[in-house]
Amino acid sequence: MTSANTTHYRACNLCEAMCGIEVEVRNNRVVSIRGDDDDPFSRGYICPKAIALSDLQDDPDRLRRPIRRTPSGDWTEITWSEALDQTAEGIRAVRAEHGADSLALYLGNPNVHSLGSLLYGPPLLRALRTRNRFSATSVDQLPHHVAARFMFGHQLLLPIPDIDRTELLLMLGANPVASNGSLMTAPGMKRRLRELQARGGRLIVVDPRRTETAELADRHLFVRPGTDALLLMALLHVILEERLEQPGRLAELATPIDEMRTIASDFPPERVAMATGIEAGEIFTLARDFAAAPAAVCYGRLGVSTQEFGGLCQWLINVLNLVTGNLDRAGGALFTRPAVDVVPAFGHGQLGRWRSRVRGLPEFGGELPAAILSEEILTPGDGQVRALLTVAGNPVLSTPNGRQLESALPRLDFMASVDFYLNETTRHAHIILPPTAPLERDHYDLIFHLLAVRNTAKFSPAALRPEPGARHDWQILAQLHRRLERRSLGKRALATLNRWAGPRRLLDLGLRIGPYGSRLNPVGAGLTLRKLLRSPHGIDLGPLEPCLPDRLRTADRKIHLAPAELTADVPRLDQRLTALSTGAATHGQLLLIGRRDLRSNNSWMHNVPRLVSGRPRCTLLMHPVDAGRRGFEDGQAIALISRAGRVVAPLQVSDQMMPGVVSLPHGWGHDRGGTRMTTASRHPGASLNDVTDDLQVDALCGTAAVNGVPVRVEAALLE
Ligand SMILES: Nc1nc2c(c(=O)[nH]1)N[C@H]1C(S)=C(S)[C@@H](COP(=O)(O)OP(=O)(O)OC[C@H]3O[C@@H](n4cnc5c(=O)[nH]c(N)nc54)[C@H](O)[C@@H]3O)O[C@H]1N2
Ligand SMILES: Nc1nc2c(c(=O)[nH]1)N[C@H]1C(S)=C(S)[C@@H](COP(=O)(O)OP(=O)(O)OC[C@H]3O[C@@H](n4cnc5c(=O)[nH]c(N)nc54)[C@H](O)[C@@H]3O)O[C@H]1N2
Ligand code: SF4
Ligand SMILES: [Mo]
Repeated sequence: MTSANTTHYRACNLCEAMCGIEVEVRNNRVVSIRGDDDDPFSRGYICPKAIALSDLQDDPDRLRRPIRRTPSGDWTEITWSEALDQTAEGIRAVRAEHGADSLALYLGNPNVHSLGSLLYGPPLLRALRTRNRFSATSVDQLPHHVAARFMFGHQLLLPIPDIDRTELLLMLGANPVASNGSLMTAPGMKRRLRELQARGGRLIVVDPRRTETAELADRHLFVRPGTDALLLMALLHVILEERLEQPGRLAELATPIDEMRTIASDFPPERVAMATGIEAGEIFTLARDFAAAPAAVCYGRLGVSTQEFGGLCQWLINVLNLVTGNLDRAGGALFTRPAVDVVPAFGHGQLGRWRSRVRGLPEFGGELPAAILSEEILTPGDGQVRALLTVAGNPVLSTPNGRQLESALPRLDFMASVDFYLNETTRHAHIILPPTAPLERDHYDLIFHLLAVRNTAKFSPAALRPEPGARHDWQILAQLHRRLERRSLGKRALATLNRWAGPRRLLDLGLRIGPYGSRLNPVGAGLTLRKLLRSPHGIDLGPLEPCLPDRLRTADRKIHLAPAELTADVPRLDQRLTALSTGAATHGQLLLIGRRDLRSNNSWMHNVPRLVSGRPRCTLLMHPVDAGRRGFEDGQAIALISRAGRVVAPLQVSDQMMPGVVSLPHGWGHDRGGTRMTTASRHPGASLNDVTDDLQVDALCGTAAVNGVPVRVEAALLE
């Protein structure tokens, strides 16, 4: 029997941009996916990955039912109750023998894009009470949380750049034209940047590569990887030395600026110029322009987070915005007021309540840095990790020294993965529990509405019916939780709650008690889930507005401009500067950085043929001078060698690169065998994280320093 087409409006959940899409469905299959012109936030913009949502849906390699690895290494399908029972049993057995910390958890990026995982993951994590919790946060935005925690009192109080109203956008280590923006949800980035320029504003990009975003910019400055904190210090030096600061009303809201003046006084532009690769005159001009702009905002993302001084960078960016009066003001950086305010639901974020067993790195917010996962598995002794549960993560490709992690995983007594691909990580699991695909489930962006450049709300009901018996992520997590809590009194209550609640009810509750909510008044004027269902294109709740001091969570209700936890790391920066200035740094070595491409999505969308077609994209970018000096030619196979490992990739000679810096995209390396990703394994590329170094972290918060890795290069044969 055939039926008519139905049209479903929803938000794409693949990256942070929350683009509105229009999905045409017939007989429970996707006919087409287009940008939704009526979505007030994205206004029709989509990228090529939105259409790939239907390829993901139809991908024959996508797992639909649980599988278990057999002793011979094959995989066999098992029922859901077998899978859940055996996973719970595997975890319970290891915990019973070796204690709660012997189980490690790794949560990957897609959890943050899943309503169900966000609601049902945390209770399971808490119940498992292991200190060995890991997530993609520590290869990503951890420094933002640490800076926010100590300056504003809560890890989730992240100031968002007001890209639509600013006059000067100073952007460090981000490439939103390719990534579509991060911690700055704003679909249609190119259009927004062009609008900024059309209203007379300027975009200045600081990046060791002339990126797609830098191409649009009014000014691009090459910076030596890992030295942005020095540049930021020097900008502050100029502003504070020349008394250009204009904090306005923020002066009363923050601790005194003088302490910052003292700290920055050690970093005059002349002192940092050689180390950063940016001339002193350039730094003076940039500082004065930034201070003089009617509304300016400094924004720094992945390239200044996942590097040696990520924590200092994110702190100094906030300080720069604050002393120039651009924090909490239109056109600067503001806090959001999302319809479901998740801030109170999360802890403030503590640092260093415990330290990792082997290397002594600090936890933050209950998590240890992902860079130490493999050593915790490989190092014998009390507290050794012997079991692992991964949920929506691919740490073999996404955390530093992936080869070492890969060698560690087979040593585990037990491993299970909640994931719909048999990939480089999940192939080491004993059991894989595959959830439904994105179009088969309800969606609401609990996190990305919190990070958006306008206050918006949008609910997306499932567009497709899952196959009978399929489980959503939240059901897998809740059912696992129930099995693991078998003996506890709370078990029955929990089961009832899960049955009664479900993500929709919890979301409705969150909307009702949120800042625009109708509370419990059934006929009130405020927001409810029902109202969102009646607005399928989403609701615009207006521009970001000043909200300080109300939103602050510090005990004294002040912004802490120079918190001791952060200033304690300044001497390390000073030492680094001294080392760089005396030339004690690398000889003949190049510094390796990563990059993103519009058609990739971290490590997991390369099984979609239309996203990997055309020229190979996993190339090593190198400046012509560096290539010429070594006698390398375009297209030649080059081996990249670091302390951690070696990979081979084809060379692409390009003056996009700063001399002395090379770039390889992240998320490739699908040639490992034992996976079930037919298309990806035909376009394998090389994994950047086979050469990044697990020992290279930001000492302040443990974030992996995957940018700025010293490497040697030599001619090779393509392997
Ligand atoms: N060198 C270097 N390393 C990096 C980066 C870099 O720039 N350079 N970037 C870092 C960043 S920013 C991030 S966020 C991390 C990402 O690191 P990870 O989160 O570890 O890796 P992903 O590639 O996002 O893999 C996501 C996994 O989730 C599965 N998946 C997708 N959707 C769902 C779902 O709805 N439910 C479930 N259960 N599974 C799902 C996919 O099949 C895949 O296995 O990588 C980091 N690593
Ligand atoms: N198409 C696509 N979109 C994505 C993703 C994807 O994989 N593909 N991933 C999503 C995820 S999980 C995230 S977190 C976001 C990330 O979004 P972005 O933060 O925009 O990340 P990147 O595009 O990796 O940009 C990082 C930039 O930092 C530069 N860089 C490297 N080292 C340094 C340094 O030391 N200093 C400076 N100043 N710059 C440096 C790099 O050259 C690069 O241009 O993108 C999201 N969107
Ligand atoms: S930019 Fe692309 S992947 Fe990101 S939300 Fe929009 S359509 Fe989806
Ligand atoms: Mo990320």
